[in-house]
Amino acid sequence: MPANRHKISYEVLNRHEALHYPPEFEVHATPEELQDFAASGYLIREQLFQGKALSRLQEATDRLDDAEGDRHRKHRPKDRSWGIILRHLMDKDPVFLELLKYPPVLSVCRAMMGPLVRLRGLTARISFPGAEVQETNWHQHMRVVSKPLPPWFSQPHAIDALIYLDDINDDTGPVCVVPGSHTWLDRHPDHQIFASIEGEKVLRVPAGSVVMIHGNLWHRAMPTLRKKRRMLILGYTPTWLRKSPHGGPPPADGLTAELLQDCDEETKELLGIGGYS
Ligand SMILES: O=C(O)CCC(=O)C(=O)O
Ligand SMILES: [Fe+2]
Repeated sequence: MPANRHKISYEVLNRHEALHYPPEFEVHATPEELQDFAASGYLIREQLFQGKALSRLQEATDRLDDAEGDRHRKHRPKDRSWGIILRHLMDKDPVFLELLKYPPVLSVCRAMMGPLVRLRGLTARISFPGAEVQETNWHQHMRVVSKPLPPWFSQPHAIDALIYLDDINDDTGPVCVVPGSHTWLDRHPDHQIFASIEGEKVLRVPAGSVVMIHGNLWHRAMPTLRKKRRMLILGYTPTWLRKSPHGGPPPADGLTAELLQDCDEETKELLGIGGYS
């Protein structure tokens, strides 16, 4: 086993027979990295995708952009936007479907949230210069925290792997996070704030890098000024949470519906069938 990995075994108590989960699995992280992730809310993996693995994702993203991007380009606001957001990627290209069980991300999700996890979604964000300013406001992905916190509130956890297909720098737009902000359950970022905020960390990483974040972490993407920028968001939650509501229902004839007709229990669980009792 490589030095930066370790094994975890979880027992799920009082479980239903049909439940699938790996009894023991190899986590692609050290125990110290997981502790840091729990405290800071983010974990950086530089150049996780390289060579052919990276170019296949870049090409699949470009194919999807060719197929669907124009529809979005026609309806852009004048002054500012997030760029182009494409959804339900696993339904649209087998290259994306390969990410469903990608161990460097999935094993960390299981180590942090328990063995029973499901896909929340796979989305692409493509931003480019020469148009309206393309950047994101400060935001977080899990928006359903009650204030005040009820005694039995279930905090929604999610991990979103931000997969960068281009170098992330001042030309394409760094990504910023506020370490520790995923634990702030009494506030949310003000709406439509694009400027720096106290405690932010500006991240610049080479193409193929992945930044895993807790879904509640405050983050933003800075403007894409000089070069096109492509990234994917691969998200997981515990099995008993629902998938992302964005983008409406998946295409009825998509690749995941086809896969579900004949697949193993793990695949079913990751795609949201079962996983609780
Ligand atoms: O483009 C990025 O670096 C982050 C994008 C983002 O936060 C989002 O689309 O939710
Ligand atoms: Fe985001």
